[in-house]
Amino acid sequence: MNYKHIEEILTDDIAGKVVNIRGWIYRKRRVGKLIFFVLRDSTDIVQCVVDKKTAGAEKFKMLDKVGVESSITLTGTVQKEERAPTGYEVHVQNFEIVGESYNFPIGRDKSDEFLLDNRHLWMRSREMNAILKIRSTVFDALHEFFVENGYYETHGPMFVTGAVEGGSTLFEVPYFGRKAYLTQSSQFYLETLIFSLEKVFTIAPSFRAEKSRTRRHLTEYWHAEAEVAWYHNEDMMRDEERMIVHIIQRVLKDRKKELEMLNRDVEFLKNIDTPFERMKYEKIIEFANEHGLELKYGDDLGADEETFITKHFNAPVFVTHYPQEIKPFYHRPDPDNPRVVLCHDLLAPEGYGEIIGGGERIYKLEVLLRRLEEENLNPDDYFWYVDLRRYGSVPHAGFGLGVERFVWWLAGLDHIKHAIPYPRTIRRLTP
Ligand code: NSS
Repeated sequence: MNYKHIEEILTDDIAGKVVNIRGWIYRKRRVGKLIFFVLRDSTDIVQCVVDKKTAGAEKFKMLDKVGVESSITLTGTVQKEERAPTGYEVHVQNFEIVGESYNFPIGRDKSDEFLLDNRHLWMRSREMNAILKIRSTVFDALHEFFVENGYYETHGPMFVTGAVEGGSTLFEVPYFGRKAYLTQSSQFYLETLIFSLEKVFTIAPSFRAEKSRTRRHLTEYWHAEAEVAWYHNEDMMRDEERMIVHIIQRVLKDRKKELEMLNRDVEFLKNIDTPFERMKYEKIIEFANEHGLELKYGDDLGADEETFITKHFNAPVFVTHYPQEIKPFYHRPDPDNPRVVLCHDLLAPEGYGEIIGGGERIYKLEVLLRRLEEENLNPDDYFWYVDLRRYGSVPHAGFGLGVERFVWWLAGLDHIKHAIPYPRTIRRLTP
């Protein structure tokens, strides 16, 4: 049997024709000798109508009895019907219930917690369906961008022995009598790989034992990271802004319907273009103070500060030249002002905040050894990272994009946990 997807039958060309479709019953009601139900599949929804005479009394009764989310295959004629939710209606000639469903636990007005407890079922909602499609297109567009721009895909290990982004958010795991950690970032491994491939990227999970409960922190998230030999901070930012615009354009092209379903302001996204504004950290502190947020030089920008600041932005902004003390040891100090490092964070507008962290790495051996010492880190723990500066070191830069952070902003979601199928946070480990 040749089945069509619902999306394909919602056209005037198909109206009047007989089709086979299949999916799940999304809504259902009986009106005398007619049963109206809305069928959903991965692509869309369509209203279907079954009359008792055509179906036969027994099958009609069976259909009347089963609940929403029963799976069904059917054959019917498509008709234009303006009153139906997607403008067409299928007059069912024959159907088979494949998997019955009774008392599906998710109804209207369930709390966020309830929906998270039942996320394995909530995944079927129209809302999750739209988010999952946007997310899928983001991964696709990321790959597309990297490959088109000469990056090789590669992978680092997830079990590691040291911190990249500071020790406080490391997850420790027992490892055959030794101590291992789940990686916070694949950056250091990517740095080793540029000595072979020059331009590399990876899209992999990263883990952070984040104790903070914010709208933007997960303990496990997908991290799109890149590293490039011979690049300086500015070169890296130029690729990043092109990458962000490329993904936005792809999502606008392929996922406009989904963005609209989520009530995302599509016009706002359309206007985002390169180049993004660059602002030094120092200026951001001034900007915050001018807008009534008291910050002093040296303060880190946390979730609340970024929310406040980026509510005043209408496009992403790169913040560069952070003070060395508030950034990890590997950032290259600015030769013109060694108090600051050649790094950048990309802040998404509308109150969303940081979606990318990146910058230029220290490439001189003596500078790296000094910085490790200043941070009380043991060079032996980083012997292979240090080695890179011993054998033909080159200037290089890289970045990490938090994919859920990006999807969170792009889709205009209220919490990052909606941007991943199964969120992991300080409190949530199931389903
Ligand atoms: O800590 S970062 O700012 N930077 C790094 O990990 C670098 N080692 C990346 C690199 O240069 N290769 O994290 C990068 C991004 C950050 O901008 C966020 O978008 C995201 O990773 N991120 C997170 N997303 C979700 N949840 C949590 N907890 C989280 N932490 C960082």
